[in-house]
Amino acid sequence: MRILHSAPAEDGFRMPAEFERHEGCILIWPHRRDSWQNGAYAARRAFQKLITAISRWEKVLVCARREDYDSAREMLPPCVRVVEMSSDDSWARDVAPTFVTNGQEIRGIDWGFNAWGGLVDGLYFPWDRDNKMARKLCDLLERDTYDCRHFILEGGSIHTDGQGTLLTTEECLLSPGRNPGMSREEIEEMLRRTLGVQKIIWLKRGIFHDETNGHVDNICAFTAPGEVVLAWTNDRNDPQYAISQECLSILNASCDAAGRPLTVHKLPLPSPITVTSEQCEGLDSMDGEPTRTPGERLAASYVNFYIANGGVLCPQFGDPNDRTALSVLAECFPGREIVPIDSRDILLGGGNIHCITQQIPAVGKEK
Ligand code: KQY
Repeated sequence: MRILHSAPAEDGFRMPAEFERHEGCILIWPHRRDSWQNGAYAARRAFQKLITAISRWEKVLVCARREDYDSAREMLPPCVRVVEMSSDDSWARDVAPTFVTNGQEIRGIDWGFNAWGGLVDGLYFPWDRDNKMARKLCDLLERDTYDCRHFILEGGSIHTDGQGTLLTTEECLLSPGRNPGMSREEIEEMLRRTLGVQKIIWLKRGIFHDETNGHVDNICAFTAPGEVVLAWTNDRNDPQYAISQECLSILNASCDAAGRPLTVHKLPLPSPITVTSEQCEGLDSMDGEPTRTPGERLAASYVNFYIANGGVLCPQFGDPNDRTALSVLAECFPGREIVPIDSRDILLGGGNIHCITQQIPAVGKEK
């Protein structure tokens, strides 16, 4: 594996859309007892169902810490590859490489990772194992790696259509815990040079109370060129209402890199989901402080789905809108099976299905 210091776009590489064909998918076996209740056992059951479903369509690689290898190997189907790798938590979207391609070759980008805000408002310390995962994964997968560790970025904070357009949020990319020395224009330039995009659409804020500083992957995602889904509520008393309205105005006023106006599909949110006392009792504290409090609102959203080669894995919360979300996604993804996954035990950790997965794009002819 070579470590490259050039710019991917200048080398002819671009980040494909998630709806393009994949070679595989990366996840990290959950283990943090202060993120996941009951020693992460509940989360492991949810990851198991998700991974088994994804493995119907693409290769799955799961990284497990030394002490968790046996658990992952025993709980996952034989077709899933389990490798030992140390990590601080389990958010592959944010700590695995962002892959780019020139049509013949795949390379990885190794961004800096500081647990969503470092010492300003990061969510745990230390994060050094997570920060090393992208490079280790490129080594394991025999992919050359772009060294972008000087720039803090998580995969969940960007979405691309693969045709030159990128979606992100100001709340996250301009937050003081990411790249405070860089202006918005300098950040845009970095995204252009690394991801091969020409047009950046800035939403202002992400989902209400999202502890990632408003990752875009929880509020808005491309489903096809020129088409997005947007997390939506009609409840004017919900603080999310104004946020979704603001996103809609921006999206309606935007064109993509090809000059197309965007079609926005509203994806209703579940009713607010809050942490229960029982869930809190199942969580370890962090530095003597609780990580969750009863009644705290979680950033639940159906937009946090994963697009696999033949299917779309959609979060479910035991809410009446679960079925509506499945039917909206069925319309957006004709030809893919929409697979419901109960993700309440993933949500407790602070993210959802998209946050725990990272696709590896495919190149060349379909096998
Ligand atoms: O949503 C994500 N991409 C990560 C959430 C991390 C939460 C840590 N408790």
